[in-house]
Amino acid sequence: MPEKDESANVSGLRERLRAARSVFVLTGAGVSAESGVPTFRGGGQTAVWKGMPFEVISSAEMVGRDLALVWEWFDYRRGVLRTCRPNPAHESLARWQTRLPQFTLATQNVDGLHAEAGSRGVLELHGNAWRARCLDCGNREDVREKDAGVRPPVCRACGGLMRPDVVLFGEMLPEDVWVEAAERAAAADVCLVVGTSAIVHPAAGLPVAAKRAGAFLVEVNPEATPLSDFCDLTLRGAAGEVLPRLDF
Ligand code: BJW
Ligand code: ZN
Repeated sequence: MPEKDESANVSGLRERLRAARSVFVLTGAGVSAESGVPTFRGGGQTAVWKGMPFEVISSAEMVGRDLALVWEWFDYRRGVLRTCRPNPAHESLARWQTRLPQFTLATQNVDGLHAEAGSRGVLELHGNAWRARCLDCGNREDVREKDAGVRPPVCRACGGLMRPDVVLFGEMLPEDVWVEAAERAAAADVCLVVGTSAIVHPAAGLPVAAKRAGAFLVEVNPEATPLSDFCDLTLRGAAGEVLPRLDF
């Protein structure tokens, strides 16, 4: 009787969340899918732009080789993001934060939709597509103010060239953000991993570390991932439908 099992699991998880001291959530592109943000992978597909797989453009190598093309790719992406609003999954996570003594939301997404839904202190592991960073002095600026400007944009502080403030393949994650995420994951009683294919490292290691340190690990995803068999509970479904059912 899968339906009965499923509802027992959901109410059991609600109880766990209500009683938890510390909850850690890792999200990926799937949490924004119902907002209209395309995922990178999933359904057997890989995102392609201008005939190039996204791994080729979203790479450290491409910043060195063709920064203008990297900007074109992110200008295109922000054009899509401009039409997207938070969905019920983002909204549930923002509500949970107000109900728990310790709640950490780490996201691999660069879309800013968690903050737009009201989440505070979001750990953006892969940066934010709405920010630019100077290649010379590290100064950060809001890209919205530079949308109509030259490409690559020029830094207000030093005149250097700027790049999107995101973490591309082959680049290190921001150290302070990473350290905080790793500490919070290791301290969690419950860890939810939502809408990620769980193949990109080091982010994919966070739920593993959480479970090894004693957390109850839950996956929310319509598809199986390499993490599924390791989880204590897998809820197969869309984040925008599953998370509101877990509201506690
Ligand atoms: C739904 C849904 C719905 C659909 N509801 N769900 C160890 C082993 C092997 C390789 C490595 C390793 N350690 C490091 C590496 C290399 C590399 C890596 O991990 N490669 C693997 C892919 C093989 N990692 C790195 O390079 C990282 N840096 C690093 O390790 O630094 C150290 C170093 C430095 C120098 C040299 C060597 C090492 C950096 C990784 C940065 C990733 N950046 C990207 C692009 C960001 C910019 C941009 O936006 O373009 O981040 S890649 C891309 O993947 C993006 C995402 O954040 C990330 C994860 O994807 P995510 O979120 O999981 O999305 P999808 O699309 O993959 O999955 C969507 C899921 O949603 C699916 O499961 C669907 O089923 C589901 N879904 N609808 C819920 N409605
Ligand atoms: Zn600068």
